[in-house]
Amino acid sequence: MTHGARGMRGATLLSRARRTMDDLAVVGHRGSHTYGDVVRSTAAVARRLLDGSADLDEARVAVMAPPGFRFVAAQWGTWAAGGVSVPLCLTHPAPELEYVIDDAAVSAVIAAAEYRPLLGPILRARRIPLLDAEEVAAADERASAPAAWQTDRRALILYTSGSTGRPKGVVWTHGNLEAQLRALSDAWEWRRTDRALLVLPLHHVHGLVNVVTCALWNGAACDMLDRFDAEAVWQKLMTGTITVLMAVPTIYRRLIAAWEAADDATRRRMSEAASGLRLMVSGSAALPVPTLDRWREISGHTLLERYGMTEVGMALSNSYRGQRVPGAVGTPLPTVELRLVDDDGIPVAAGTPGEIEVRGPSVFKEYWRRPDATAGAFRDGWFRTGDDAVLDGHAYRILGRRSVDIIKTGGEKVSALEIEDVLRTHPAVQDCAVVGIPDAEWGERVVVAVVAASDADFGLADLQAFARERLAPYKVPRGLQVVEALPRNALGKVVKPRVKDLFATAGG
Ligand code: MCA
Ligand code: AMP
Repeated sequence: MTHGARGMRGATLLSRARRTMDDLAVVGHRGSHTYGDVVRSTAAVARRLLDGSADLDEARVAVMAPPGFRFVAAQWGTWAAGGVSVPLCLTHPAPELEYVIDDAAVSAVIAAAEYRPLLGPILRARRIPLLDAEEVAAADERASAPAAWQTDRRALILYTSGSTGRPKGVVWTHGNLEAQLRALSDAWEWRRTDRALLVLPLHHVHGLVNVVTCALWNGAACDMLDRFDAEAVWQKLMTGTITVLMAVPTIYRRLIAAWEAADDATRRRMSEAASGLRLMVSGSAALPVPTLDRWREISGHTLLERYGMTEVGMALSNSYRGQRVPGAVGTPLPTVELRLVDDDGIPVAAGTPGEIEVRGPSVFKEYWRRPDATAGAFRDGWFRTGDDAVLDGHAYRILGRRSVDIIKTGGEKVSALEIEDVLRTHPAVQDCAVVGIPDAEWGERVVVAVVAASDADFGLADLQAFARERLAPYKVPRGLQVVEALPRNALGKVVKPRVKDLFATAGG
C-alpha cells in the first residue's frame, strides 16, 4: 500500500480486475457477469457521473439496488469518478432514507427501478438527480475509467447507530478499504478459485466488504441473493459451486431450522454440500455455542467466529488453519493493534476484563461532518469500541456492550434512544423506555415499556404500525408493557435493567 498525500495510489480494485477480465465476477438472479463486464460498466457509470468534469471531488453518490451487478457497477463507478459511495438500506421507509440523504448531502442517487416510487418524491423535493441503475451501467466501449483511487480519499459512508442521537456516517477512505481487504485476504486465504455466496445486505461492512469486495479484490466470483432466504441458500449450497459463506448467527439458526425441517434424504444431501465449502464465517453478534455445535453436527464445519465493528472493520478473528475456540473471537488480525483498558484508559492485565480499543490502518477516518463525535470516540489515538472483552488463554472473549442503549438484533445495531424519540411522538405515549431482551433467534429483541397518556387506548399493533412508517423494520418493537411509571433511580434516570426485568417476569 502506498502512503502519503492525496495523489498517491495503491493497487486498485479496478487494476486488479483487469487481470482477470474473462473470469466470472458477479452472479445474480439477473444473470452472470465477468470482470470485463464490471470494468466496462464501471467506466460507463463514472463517465455518466462525471458528465464532462474531471473528478467528483468526493461528492456523495448513494446507491439503492438489490445485491448484484448493478450495485457493484454503481459503487465502482462512483469510486472511479472520485465520489464517495453511500449504500442505502433497502428496507428503510422514507423518513430514514431522507435522513441519510440529507445527512450525507448526496448529489445523486443511482437506484434500481423498483425504488423509484419511494425515492422519486424525496429526490424531487431536494432537486437531486435519480439515475437508473440499469441504464447507467450499460457498458460503454468508448469510456475508460479514470480510477480515482487514492489512499487518503474518502470512499465510503456507512450509517451506524450509536448511544447518542441519530445514526452517524462512518467514513472509510480507500486506504481503510485496502487495508481491510489485504488483512482478510491473508487471514482467510481468499483465492481466485473461490465462489462466495452473499446472503447479507450491502449497506454494512459484513456483506459489502467481507464478502463482495473481498471476493472481487481476489478475482473470485460472488454469487448474490437478493435477500436472505434459507431455502434459497440451501439450494445454492447444493449446487456444489460455493466455497465461502459468511453470515450472522440468526441466519445460521435459520439454516439449521430449514435442515431440521427437511426429510432424511434431503438432509444428507444438504450436509454433504455444506461440508464441501472451504470457509464459513459468523460475526456481527455473539455466536451462541449451541448454534456453533449444531452447525458442526450438520455441516462438519466449526464456524470461524470473528469480531468487528463498522468503525474499525474486522479486529479479532479465530484462526483459519489453527484452533477455533467456541465462544471466543480469536486474536487481532495482522495489522490491527488492540488492547483492553480500564475506565481510566489504562491497559488491564491479561485475564482482567476491559474495554476494547483499536488502532491501525483499517480504523475509519471520521464520523461524517461530526468532528466532536469523532474526537470523543478516540482516546490517545485509540478508537474506543464500547465493547468489553477478556483475554482468556490465547483467545479474546467478548463480554458485551458497555451501553444498555445499544441493541443488536439479527446482526443489526439499533439505538434504544432513537426508537424512544420516535415513539414519544405517538399521541398515546407519555413516556417510554426501549430495551433489548435476550432472544434465541434474534440475539436480542427490541421491546418497549410505555407510560400511556391519560385515556389512551392502544396496543402493540398500533405502536408497530406507527413505528414502521418512521423507522427501519428491525427497529420496530416486538413487545410492549404498559406501566404506571418507569423504574427510575434517585436522580430520576430510568433504570434500564429493571425495565428488562419487567419483560422477564411478564414473558416478553
Ligand atoms: C428483519 N426483521 C428484523 C430483523 N430483520 N427484526 C429484528 N431484527 C432484525 N435484524 C423483521 C422483519 O422486518 C419482519 O418484521 C420480521 O422481522 C421477520 O422478517 P423476516 O423476513 O423473517 O426477516 P428477514 O428479512 O429474513 O431478515 C432477517 C435477517 C436480516 C436475514 C437475519 O435481519 C439480516 O440480513 N441481518 C443481517 C444484518 C447485517 O448484515 N449486519 C451486519 C452489521 P414484520 O414481521 O413486522 O414485517 S454489523 C457489521 O457489519 C460489523 C462490521 C460486523 O462485525 O459484521
Ligand atoms: P456494527 O456497529 O453494526 O458494525 O456492529 C458492531 C458491533 O457488533 C460490535 O461493537 C459488537 O458489539 C458486535 N459484534 C460484532 N461481532 C461480534 C462477535 N463476534 N461477538 C459479539 N459481538 C459482536
